[in-house]
Amino acid sequence: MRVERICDALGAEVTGIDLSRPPDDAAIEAIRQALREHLVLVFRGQKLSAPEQIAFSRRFGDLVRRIRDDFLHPDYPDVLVLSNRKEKGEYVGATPAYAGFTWHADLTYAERPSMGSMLHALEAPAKGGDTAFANMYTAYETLPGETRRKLAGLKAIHVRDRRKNPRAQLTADFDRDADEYYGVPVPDSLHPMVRTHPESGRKALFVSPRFAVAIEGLDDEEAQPLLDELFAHQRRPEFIYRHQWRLGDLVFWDNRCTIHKALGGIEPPGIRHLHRTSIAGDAPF
Ligand SMILES: O=C(O)CCC(=O)C(=O)O
Repeated sequence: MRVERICDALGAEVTGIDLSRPPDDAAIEAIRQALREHLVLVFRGQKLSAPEQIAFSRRFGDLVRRIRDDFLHPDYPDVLVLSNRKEKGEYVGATPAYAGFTWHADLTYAERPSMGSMLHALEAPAKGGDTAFANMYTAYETLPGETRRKLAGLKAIHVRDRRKNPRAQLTADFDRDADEYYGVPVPDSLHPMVRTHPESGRKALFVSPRFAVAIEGLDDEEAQPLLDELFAHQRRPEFIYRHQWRLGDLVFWDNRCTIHKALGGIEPPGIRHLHRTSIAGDAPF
């Protein structure tokens, strides 16, 4: 297995391993270590069935499912299908309107957000549909000292419901009943705005415009400009790796120290069909 950095900001390409053949413990440990170092790993040329992707993902922890079962694989509900293919007038998977068009780390509305996620490309368009990943260690480390001091001890409120978040509103291509989709009672979560990565011990900025809507103990007059400052800072180009999907890519990222976003713009008739698995994580501290 070879691991080579692909971008100054974060990310490495991993070659020389076939993930459909269950990796041994030493290979899993090497992958863990590479993820710790590079935050996003791009395995090229893979061909995993849904159960094979589930089995590989489980080597890193239990899997978590989304609150709603829309877009889950019909036979393997641990897999979320992302797709722009339509059958009988309906998308067969989630489009970015449901998963990804606002910067986020996965499932941070939960008390224990996902530790990491995997996306595997079963079909990739010739042009468009890239995913951007940003490094939240560097985002934190490059904040002005005064902002870092202000953030110490503060917690942000994370909510799932887009209708409660003016920065992540429903778009025209959100084609389901929003009251039904977001009406599921899910308690909001409070998370430190700066979290310590449990493995590396490093501090990372832990907010995103998709989920963080307010700050505990601050009124909006103070909280919203601070959130705006952080959201503008965390997506600076020097923190970003832009992944262009190729058939067979499997991308594994660490949700504890990165955020990501679907960039859209798939050029017709391109089809992008991906399988996602999400690995359970710990309560941030
Ligand atoms: O579709 C993409 O590019 C990103 C998907 C996404 O945001 C997710 O799976 O959480």
